[in-house]
Amino acid sequence: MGQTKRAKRAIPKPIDSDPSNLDTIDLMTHSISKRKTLRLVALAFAFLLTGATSAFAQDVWTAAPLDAASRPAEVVAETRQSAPGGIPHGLVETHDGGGDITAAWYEAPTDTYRHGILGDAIEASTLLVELPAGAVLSFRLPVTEVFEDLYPRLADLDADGKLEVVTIRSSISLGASVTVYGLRDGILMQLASTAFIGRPNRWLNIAGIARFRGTSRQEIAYVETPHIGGTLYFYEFVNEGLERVGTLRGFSNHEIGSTELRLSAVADINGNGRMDLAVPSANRRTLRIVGFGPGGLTSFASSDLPSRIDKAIAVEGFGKNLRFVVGLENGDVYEIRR
Ligand SMILES: [Ca+2]
Ligand SMILES: [Ca+2]
Repeated sequence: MGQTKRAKRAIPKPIDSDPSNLDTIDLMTHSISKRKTLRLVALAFAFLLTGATSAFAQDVWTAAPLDAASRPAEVVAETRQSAPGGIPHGLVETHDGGGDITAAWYEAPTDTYRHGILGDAIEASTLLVELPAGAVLSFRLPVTEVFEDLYPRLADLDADGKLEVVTIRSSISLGASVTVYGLRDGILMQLASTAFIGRPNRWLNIAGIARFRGTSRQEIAYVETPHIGGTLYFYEFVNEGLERVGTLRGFSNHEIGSTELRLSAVADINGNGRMDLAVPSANRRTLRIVGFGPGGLTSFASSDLPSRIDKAIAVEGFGKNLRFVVGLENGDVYEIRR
């Protein structure tokens, strides 16, 4: 393993010892050994933080230009309806695969949080959900918080037949969080949340909700601080809480000021029964493909591009023919495949 090799190289050579002063040597050895251990721990920690991408060989996928005119301007056509209720660029998320919620959207615009990374400084105060019989329930945030988001996401995270509503909720003093809502005894309520990032004007964007670990549960993947060197996190909804199950550094799935949140795509690329995630690198000039394998979460393939990805990412084809289509800032459209 690269980790062991790298750590071994970093161990300092033993210092010269003077056999006439064993007590001193023992003390020194002990102290150096402690320092060695600390250094090894620091190296191992740094290694984990960098996502191990420099130490593991990645498959390099090929990128070839396509005819951009044959694609919709946003590469992946947006089929969702505009949300009622005055949130600019807000969309209605629908779910027709069964469950206790059929649609969800945001309403009640507010300008209390002047961050404005989604195209304007108008964010939402209220989450609404529609039930199968047509009733609409709402959840209003306190005045210190907004949904810094354009649409909620509906998914049965824990495979219990009841849908969860996955949102981006920001505190005006502490920045964004991923917050999950759902119905309990007919009431729409908050079920779980990550901690707020910790500072105002720090945002995150959800990258995918899927069976990334191959269990019956679906994990939430998101990029924290996508504009300033983002970290990709995977969280599992378990026991009415969110538990972190994976972390990789060096991603971005949003261009500041854009209303496009879909700079990512989900597919089982290597056929191991676990969904994988394609997300741009921190400078959005590389498409990185990450997923869970026997060794945990890794970034296992990538492809460099001549300009930054700034549009929705499409996934097309199946098996060995599976490919991603990305739109770039310079107007080009590229196909990325093995
Ligand atoms: Ca559920
Ligand atoms: Ca896979």
